[in-house]
Amino acid sequence: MIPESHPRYRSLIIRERLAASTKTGVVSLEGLTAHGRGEAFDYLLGEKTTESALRAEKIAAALLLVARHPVISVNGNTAALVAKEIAELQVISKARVEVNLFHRTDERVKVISNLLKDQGITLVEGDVSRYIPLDHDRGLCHFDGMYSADVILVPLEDGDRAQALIAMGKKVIAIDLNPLSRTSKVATVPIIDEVTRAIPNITHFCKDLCSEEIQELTQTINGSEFIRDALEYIRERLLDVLD
Ligand code: PTJ
Repeated sequence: MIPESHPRYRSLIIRERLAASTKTGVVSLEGLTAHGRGEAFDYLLGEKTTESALRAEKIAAALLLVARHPVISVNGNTAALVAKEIAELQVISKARVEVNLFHRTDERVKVISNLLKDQGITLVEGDVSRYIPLDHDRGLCHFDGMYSADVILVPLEDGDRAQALIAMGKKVIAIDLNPLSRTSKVATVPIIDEVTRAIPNITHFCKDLCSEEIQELTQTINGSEFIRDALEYIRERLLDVLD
């Protein structure tokens, strides 16, 4: 039992939820180590959404709203942490939601799909093919899901697929706490923020943006500015740490 008064309460609750989700097969054991890497970067970022990440989340919302065929890709960690929040984002953005796993088994696809459907999410289901040219199973996707998408939101992605999606001409919105990852570097919009903070922020902007703002936000997007901002933010925090 983690007391609410614990200074690291939120972080410990998230860990607890992920650990419990390995028992149901939603999260892979590798997913726990991936989360640990994310936590380390979140620590460096002060465990809060920076101004720059908030702007990236605003642009992400605008991109989803102007998209012809927006898709949200969901893996095990994302399903365990933000299934309910993805359901809310689907309603407001009209995005399709597709399960896409690195450690893919039919059983995991089934339990994750059921978890998402229980939260009211409508999933793209049916046959998958290796439409994304990758040797691993992240290459498997649905024709009327990711293959046909123009904008794809990919929380906790691996760099290979983000790069392949960009090469296929898609706009990629990544959520990844690591500003140095290949995913962050190649994404159209790298959101360098924790997924449980990022998704509700995107939903909030989807509700709030007016058409002039959407137009302005999607005209020219410079992804590398968000990486530079995050690294600069971390650098300043590290310089201040002993003061
Ligand atoms: O469920 P599966 O089989 O699809 O597997 C999911 C994982 C996450 C294990 C898989 O996609 C993977 O191995 O991912 P990577 O290559 O480790 O990349 C995950 C990235 O997400 C890392 O750069 C982490 O820093 C980042 N990350 C981890 N937890 C969070 C996060 N970013 C935002 N919020 C988090 N909670």
